Amino acid sequence: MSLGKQPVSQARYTADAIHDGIIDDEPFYNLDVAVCPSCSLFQIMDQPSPEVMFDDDYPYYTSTSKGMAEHFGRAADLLRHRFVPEGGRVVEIGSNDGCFLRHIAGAGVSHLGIEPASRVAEVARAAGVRVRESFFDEHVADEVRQELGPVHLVYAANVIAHIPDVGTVGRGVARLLDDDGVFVFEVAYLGDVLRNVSLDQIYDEHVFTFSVLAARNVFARCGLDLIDLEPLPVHGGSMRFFLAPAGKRVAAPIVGEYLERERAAGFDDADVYERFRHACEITRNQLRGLVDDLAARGAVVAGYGATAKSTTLLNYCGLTARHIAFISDNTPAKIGKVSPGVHIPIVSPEEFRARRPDYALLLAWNHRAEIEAKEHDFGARGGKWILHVPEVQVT
Ligand code: JHZ
Repeated sequence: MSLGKQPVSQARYTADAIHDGIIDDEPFYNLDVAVCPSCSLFQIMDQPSPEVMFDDDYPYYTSTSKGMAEHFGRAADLLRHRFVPEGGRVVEIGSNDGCFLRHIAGAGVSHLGIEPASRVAEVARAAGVRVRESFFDEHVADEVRQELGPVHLVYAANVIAHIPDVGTVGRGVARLLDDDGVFVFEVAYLGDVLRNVSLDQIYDEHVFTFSVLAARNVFARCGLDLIDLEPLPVHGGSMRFFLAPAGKRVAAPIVGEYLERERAAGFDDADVYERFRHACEITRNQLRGLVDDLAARGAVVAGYGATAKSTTLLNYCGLTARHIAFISDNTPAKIGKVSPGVHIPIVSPEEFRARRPDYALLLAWNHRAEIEAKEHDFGARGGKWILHVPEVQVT
């Protein structure tokens, strides 16, 4: 299926770069999606180069969400107690601003974060985290093993789906792990994406959207067994995958249950994805229809959360600054920029409150509870939220 021509998903340009509605050097690519008939991995077919996406100015800071900061604090405690022995070692791939590793460092555990984007890495260092500034592949894994020794926990949150060569990730992790070590990664789960029609989870950074079936198949080729799973509520429905060197640990019953459930639901069959394509078109027509209607009635519609995923939604639905007056975001690096492709100005939450829009399209719908609590006054004075997941609705 195709979600059309799309720009790089993170906001990078200011309004003065726009000339005749166009930003000259704004990179675009075709967002086409396919499922591999051999391993069932759901993936995008083309992607801007990782060096363009994850450069020094990469503007996503995990800690901007209080809920996510708490989530990673809990994850660090839980995984450390379960898998890291006395004197053990922890490596995180894509350590961002150190949201997870600062808790590992705080417990005095030997650790290393691997992160290519230098500004976010700097924030992690300031919190006491050791960071190697690079992408992760099997060569880096060999160097890290030489430096640290075999690792007991390799952790990766919302990053394994970002690395186009998943084979080099799997082989690298297999070489890095201690015999008793475990690889834990969490990502948006394909089952939730299909069920909720969260088409916006598909964008340049998400090369893959993992099912259990695909994760089992892909990592088995790298010498890693899928041994456990934990469904997570974060990011609109995620899955925590646990893998271990082949033959070292017995898989928990939940692995077989999910494999069975996904086969029964037809995750290895084209029909499921045909239905998803159709559901995406319905979302587009309904959301576009609703916003057109509100605009025709003179209502001011804002967006909330200049998320990477909103880039897919806004460009796929053709929602531009003519429909959405501005987008509120609490990330200093995004305020004053325009959203990619559709060039809607990004403003601070203070400006959002001062301008009193009538409606707000919740682009960060995965942080709904946190945002609705924070913006209680918006609802209290009659403002309405627009949601598109799991279906288009005004609340
Ligand atoms: P959020 C990013 O995706 C990119 P995005 C990446 N590819 C990925 O996989 C996920 O993260 C994990 C703002 N906000 O988390 C902050 C407020 O303004 O949905 C962020 O810009 N007020 C690595 O960008 C955005 O919304 C708030 O109260 O789709 C949230 O982005 C909160 C909570 C957030 O991820």
